[in-house]
Amino acid sequence: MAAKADYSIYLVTDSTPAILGDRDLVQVVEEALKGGVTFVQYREKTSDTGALISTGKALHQVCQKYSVPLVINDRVDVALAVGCEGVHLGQDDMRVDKARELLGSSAIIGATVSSMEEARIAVDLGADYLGIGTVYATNTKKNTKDIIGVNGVRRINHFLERQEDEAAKNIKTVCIGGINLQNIALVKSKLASWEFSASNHVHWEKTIDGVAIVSAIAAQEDPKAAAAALKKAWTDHSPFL
Ligand code: TZP
Ligand code: MG
Repeated sequence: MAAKADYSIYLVTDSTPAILGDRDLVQVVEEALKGGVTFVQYREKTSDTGALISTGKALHQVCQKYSVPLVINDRVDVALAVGCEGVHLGQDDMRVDKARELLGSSAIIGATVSSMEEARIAVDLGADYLGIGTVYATNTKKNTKDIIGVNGVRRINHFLERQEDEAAKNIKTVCIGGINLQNIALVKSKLASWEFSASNHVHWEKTIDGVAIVSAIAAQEDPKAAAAALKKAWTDHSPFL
């Protein structure tokens, strides 16, 4: 089983000019780490394996300085070469069980899911966490096929909670797509629902463990301040307030 990770403020990188401008990716990520990002995914849609490995190594070094896990999007081979904590796999990437064979039991393996069926399969194949989305339409990834909204994420969370096995009940979940400082508290409150039992005990339903964010951190002039503000909004928010 992969080591415990804090998924709460999960940064996904993007080096396109719209997000990064002319800034250096590693420096932007370091600023975000200073602001309190708890998890980093290196997401780069290039086939230049050498560049992926060298930037991946630089990112891993900086993440290690802040004791934050780094996973690589799509590419298990790059994760192995970098020696980082794991991978994040979409529906069209390598299967989770195959990645597990290659990376070992201590690796962190995440899977993107947009439906209950995909969530069930990813759990069965041994994913450590699920990236559920897309929540809101976003300019960062225009070709997303499934905009499921907060209610779609909620349905998947409820489905997981109702499963009989601990693997499904306990799997970590983050949601992704269009999350920012304006909507983070709303997203958390809609996904952290509860009910009172007959004996007046609060019964918490399965909640989301974090939010995965690109532009609301990495495209901001001050990624450190942006990450810190998001973290504060996430941490301070209580559905009872
Ligand atoms: N997958 C679904 S939406 C998305 C990815 C990688 C991009 C999210 O970017 P942003 O800027 O946080 O909306
Ligand atoms: Mg992918």
